[in-house]
Amino acid sequence: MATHMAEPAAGGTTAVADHLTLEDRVWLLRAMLLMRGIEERAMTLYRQGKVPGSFYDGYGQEAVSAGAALAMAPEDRLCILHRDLAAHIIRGVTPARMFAQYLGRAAGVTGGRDGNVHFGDYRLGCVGMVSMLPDMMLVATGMAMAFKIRGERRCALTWFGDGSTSRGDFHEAMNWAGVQKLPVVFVLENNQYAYSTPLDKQFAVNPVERAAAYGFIGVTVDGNDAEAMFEATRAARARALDGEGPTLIQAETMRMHGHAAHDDMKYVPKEQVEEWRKRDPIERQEMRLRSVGVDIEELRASVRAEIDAAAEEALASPMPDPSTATEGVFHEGEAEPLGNGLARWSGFAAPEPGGEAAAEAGAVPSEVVS
Ligand SMILES: Cc1ncc(C[n+]2csc(CCOP(=O)(O)OP(=O)(O)O)c2C)c(N)n1
Repeated sequence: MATHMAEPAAGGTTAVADHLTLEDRVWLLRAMLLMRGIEERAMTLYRQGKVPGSFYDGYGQEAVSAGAALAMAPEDRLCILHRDLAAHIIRGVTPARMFAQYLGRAAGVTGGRDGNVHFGDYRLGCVGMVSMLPDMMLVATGMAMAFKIRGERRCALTWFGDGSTSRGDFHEAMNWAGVQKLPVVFVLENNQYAYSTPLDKQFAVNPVERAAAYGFIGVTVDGNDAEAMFEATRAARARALDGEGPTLIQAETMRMHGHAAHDDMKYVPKEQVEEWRKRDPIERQEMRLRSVGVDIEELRASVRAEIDAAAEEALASPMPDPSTATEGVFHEGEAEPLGNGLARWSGFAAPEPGGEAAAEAGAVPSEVVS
């Protein structure tokens, strides 16, 4: 782990994750390219007035969600935050559904309801985020508590920002997870700013040290390195399944755009942004893969084509029926349990004893677990 905790070396080409096949490493890059491409296109659609509400993106932070999500198994449970689109892609939300979500269409994950990034597909093992930050830490902790009580070998994971660390919910979740040794992974996406608040106005200690205060391991990872993120999360999950409790992973990264589309981030020094631009997570993964013979231009072209087709499909899809606006506000009838997500890491590709991995099925499996 220590080798993954060093300061990011700009443009480093060394592979750090021993557990990934070449195919896995290409998939990591593809997921990051899809995230960036979808968000860039969605931003254009927003400026054209086609995306209702506000617009948030995770430009430059793609490795944090891609690397962590890939390390999670189909039966694990994820609470995905507003800058973590690659995690939705890895769990199995298609680009067309992502665009439909931004455009408020019936085919979107929430069918045109709630904010465009406040969602999670429960059929893929994800719980949609609520706006109150960081309440998903408590939700993930609660799910981990259920796994422990039922004796299930499963893990929950959630992302949250540096701003979240100042809230009481952060401390409550960390404390309970530590006391109970729960199988949960907390990914602190430290992107240097919470809206306009810089880190030195957010905490007086390095927040990773707080894990020790609650009795568990905290590690700091180069959040712009998808393979390092994968490896840290894989190790955290393995510890959780072995009954060793939670891990706090601090992913160091940078919010390269404003808080949302309306924010020109004039409070951020330009040099800081330029310094981080040299550590772009996509360029880093491309450099690694180019050096082992992967045709990056072909990959980029195929991602572009996929995004074009997905945007077209979503733009041609219908708006929700206004007469259904009041449906789904309160729960009615039997609760539908959460399903399993895709998990494309080759380590999960082999069928597990007693159940077929979703990655093999290529779709949401018929066996549904909560
Ligand atoms: C309890 C709470 N207070 C305020 C907000 C409004 N708000 C939304 S995002 C945000 C900044 C969050 O910063 P951080 O946690 O660092 O995540 P980032 O957006 O930088 O990824 C704020 C203040 C909120 N959603 N919830």
